Amino acid sequence: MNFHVMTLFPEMIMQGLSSSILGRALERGLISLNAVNIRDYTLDKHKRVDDYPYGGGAGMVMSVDPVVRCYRAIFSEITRKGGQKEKKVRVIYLTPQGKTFTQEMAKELAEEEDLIFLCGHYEGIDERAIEMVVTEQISIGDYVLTGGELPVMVMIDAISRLVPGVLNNGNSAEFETFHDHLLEYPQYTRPEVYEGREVPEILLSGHHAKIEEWRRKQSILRTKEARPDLLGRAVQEGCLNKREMTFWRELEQGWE
Ligand code: 9D3
Repeated sequence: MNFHVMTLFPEMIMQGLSSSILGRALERGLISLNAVNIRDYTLDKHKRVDDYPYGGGAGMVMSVDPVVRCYRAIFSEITRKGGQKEKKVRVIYLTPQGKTFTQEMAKELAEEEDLIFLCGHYEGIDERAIEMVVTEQISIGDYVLTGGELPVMVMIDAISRLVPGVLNNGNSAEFETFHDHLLEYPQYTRPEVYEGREVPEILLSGHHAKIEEWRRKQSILRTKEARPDLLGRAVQEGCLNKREMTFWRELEQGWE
């Protein structure tokens, strides 16, 4: 998987993704990261990449030409390497106006050979640049950040771990969204008692079926508490067995 990022802060991207699991994946050549400075593609003598908005209003708008020229340079490089002439490469614009990023999208994007990302700054990008180069617009959630750089790092992290070999454990369960749409159960390791807090007795019992049942109940409880939307989906899609459905109905009725 080759990631290309058009940004005014390429060093932020390179630094943010060079550690830990992704650092190793980069070293092993499982993924590559090409952060390109849009400013390198301006023809303006003062290296300006933004201008005042037509029609007035606050702030500055990123100019169309540096973005288009930057995109064309990256696209040429991809097609040069790949050999093919007719090649579709998805170009993702990170913007609060986009569709919210999901695990489903990460899975789908992980199938691509190359992905190009465009990070915005200022009050946005000239709409013609979006029309000319962008294939889809994505947000990472409903909160306001200062730019698209952290969102692109979030997306690259989520996509990279789905690339074969990046997670060393060949565990395909790792590839699933949330197991059965439920949040994970609590985990414990030694010591058995810490400042008076005991590990739940059931986990020390060796009764594997009972432990599994307890863990599933914990998952259901946590999901009800933090993500009732996910629990609704789990129930709707028949992810709970008969006993678990009974447990869920009891919870819904507010019993203990
Ligand atoms: C929608 C608000 N805009 C009105 C002028 C201003 C604006 C605020 C913040 C424009 C861009 C940004 C910077 N954020 C992103 O570029 C961004 C983002 C985000 O802020 N939250 C979640 N996902 C994303 S993806 C890109």
